[in-house]
Amino acid sequence: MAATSVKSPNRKEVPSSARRIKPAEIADEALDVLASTQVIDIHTHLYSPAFGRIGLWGIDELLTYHYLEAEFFRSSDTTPEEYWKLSKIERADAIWKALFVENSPVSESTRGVIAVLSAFGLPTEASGLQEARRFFAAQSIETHIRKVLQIAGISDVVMTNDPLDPEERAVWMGGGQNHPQFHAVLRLDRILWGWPQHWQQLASEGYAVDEHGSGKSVSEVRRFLADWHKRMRPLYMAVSLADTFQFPDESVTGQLLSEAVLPSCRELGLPMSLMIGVRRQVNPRLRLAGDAVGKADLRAVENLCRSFPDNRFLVSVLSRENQHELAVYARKFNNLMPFGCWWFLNNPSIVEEVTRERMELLGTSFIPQHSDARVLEQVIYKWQNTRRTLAPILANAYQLLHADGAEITRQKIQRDVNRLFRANFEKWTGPLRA
Ligand code: FIX
Ligand code: ZN
Repeated sequence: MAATSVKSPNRKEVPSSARRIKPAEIADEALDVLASTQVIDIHTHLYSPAFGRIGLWGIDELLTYHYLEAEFFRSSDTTPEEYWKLSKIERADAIWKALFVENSPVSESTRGVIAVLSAFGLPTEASGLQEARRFFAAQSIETHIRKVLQIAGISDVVMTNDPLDPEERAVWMGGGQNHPQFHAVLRLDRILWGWPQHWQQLASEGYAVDEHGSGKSVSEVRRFLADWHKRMRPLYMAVSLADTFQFPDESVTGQLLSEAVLPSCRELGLPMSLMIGVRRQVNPRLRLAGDAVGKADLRAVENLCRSFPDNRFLVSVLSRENQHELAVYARKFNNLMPFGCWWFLNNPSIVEEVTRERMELLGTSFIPQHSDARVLEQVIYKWQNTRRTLAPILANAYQLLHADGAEITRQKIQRDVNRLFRANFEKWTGPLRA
């Protein structure tokens, strides 16, 4: 049982967490604090049980994750057209054979599946998936979610909720969800850049909008946002934007963002999340796996943060080349919160580079990571990798601090890790835990 207090030289009781730790102890303390601190996963594509089959979990979903589909087409002669004709089980079997049996699963995403199987004591060298399928089929989703979040060290999962997705809309119109560990986000892609394809859906729901976003469109979009805020109680509003995004500009996107969405965020007290840098469908044959990355012009972020000082922006950018610039902008605007090593950046080599430069420029005033998980059990490996990659980065920061003359205690490490993975987010959304 660890001592809870130690005698200081002047005999005063000092809680052990306030005890000065030696440089040689720093790495273990950092690792232990990260391992024992539950995180808020601020951006995922997971769903609570109320959403039924929209929520993905189990071995066949893990293997047909679009990250793995992209890797599959590099290690198999199967064409995308042939692949899409297969059933989900046939696709999973094909991916398992090509990426796990015929080749070593050394990529971030393939190794992640191994970590999940291992976490449940399932075979990682099997030629087939029968045993894994039997295991997952035997789980009840409510219990399984509790176990997965406990293994992953997550207290809260923030979802991505699209009010214009017909399947998801039906759940919200039928009463929505109230799982204490799942929180909604109002995702606005179909409004902000999908307006030409989706404005009629709003009109059909009784909002007096038109193709050009003119007339009463702005006030009606604000009414739409207020209605969905009441229904979803979202923690923030969000949009994913292409690498070509510019602001200000004459587009409907720019108009609706500045005249409808950002004023509604201010009125409702919500942050706005901007995820910038996707080059959509560079290879449509791969479907969801067909998106790529492009360097964005972050003067759009500069203009937004400066023009809307009362809005709070959560920003994640997809290009490695934009990361240093984003961290510098965060030094200029305290209404800008950089978050995560998104998508193609969520690999240890890049997470290390990005997190170190953020800490050197921003201290602990940023949010290091989110999982972007689409399949429930992915959070197990995504957060195991985040903790594994961040521990030495934190340890190095404290060792440098100690070498330069500061005292290091577990209490300070715990305060900093809480800020990185909880308080920075809750400062903008309000406390998530009662
Ligand atoms: O826009 C987004 O939320 C992206 O994260 C997704 O579109 C993307 O497919 C993804 O899941 C990346 O991790
Ligand atoms: Zn995402």
